[in-house]
Amino acid sequence: MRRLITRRTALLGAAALTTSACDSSRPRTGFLGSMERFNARVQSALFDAEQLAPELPPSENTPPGAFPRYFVSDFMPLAPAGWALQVGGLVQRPGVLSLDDLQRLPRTEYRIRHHCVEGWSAVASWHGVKLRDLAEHVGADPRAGFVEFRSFDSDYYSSWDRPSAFHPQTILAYGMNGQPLPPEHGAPLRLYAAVKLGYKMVKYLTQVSFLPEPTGGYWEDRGYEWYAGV
Ligand SMILES: Nc1nc2c(c(=O)[nH]1)N[C@H]1C(S)=C(S)[C@@H](COP(=O)(O)O)O[C@H]1N2
Ligand SMILES: [Mo]
Repeated sequence: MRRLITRRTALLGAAALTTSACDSSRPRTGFLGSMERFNARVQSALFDAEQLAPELPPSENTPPGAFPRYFVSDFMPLAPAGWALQVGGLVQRPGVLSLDDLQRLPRTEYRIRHHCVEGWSAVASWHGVKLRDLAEHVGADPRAGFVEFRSFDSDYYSSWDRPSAFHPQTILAYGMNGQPLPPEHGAPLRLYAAVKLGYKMVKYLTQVSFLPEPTGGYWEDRGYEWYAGV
């Protein structure tokens, strides 16, 4: 479902970091308020779990440096030494995966358009491992109806409904435009998808948890929509 989004009136300078990631005048409805639950149910019912977003040609790429930058942090988050991804919750084989471990799983690559709630969008090619392949690797339980993603960037986090998380274009990306993921786009690992707005795509991942209940999210806890389908 496409949301009504207003065009940003001014683009930030490429080098500018802002502390406000997604300004909006939306009222704070609170995570899973009654309208929110209704909205999530309607959007879930309309969601097509296997429908692919159109892939774009390289000519559509957003030039490097032309991405507006949105960070919760006012400094560039850098991966701690010895970084590895913790995977847990309702899974048969919880554990810690290094970047090498993740890169040994099947690799997926695609180029699609990203939509920020602020109204800008950007195109790049992304590669990484499908979240559904990771789920299979760790033996995620069918009762895990939700997946939570946590980050080392100022407690940034988000939680997703299972159909969106298991969509074939939802990946844990370790690369962009054929290169390793750069720090500004979430190195060493970030969530990327065709089915959610930008703030759901957690960068600088540290932890993926398969859960029986939804949790909130950094922006979701501040009144942004929880489902946030594109
Ligand atoms: N950890 C973390 N993830 C984050 C954010 C953030 O501030 N911290 N910003 C979100 C927002 S609002 C958007 S639009 C996208 C921007 O991704 P990009 O920098 O690759 O364009 O990252 C999302 N993921
Ligand atoms: Mo955003």
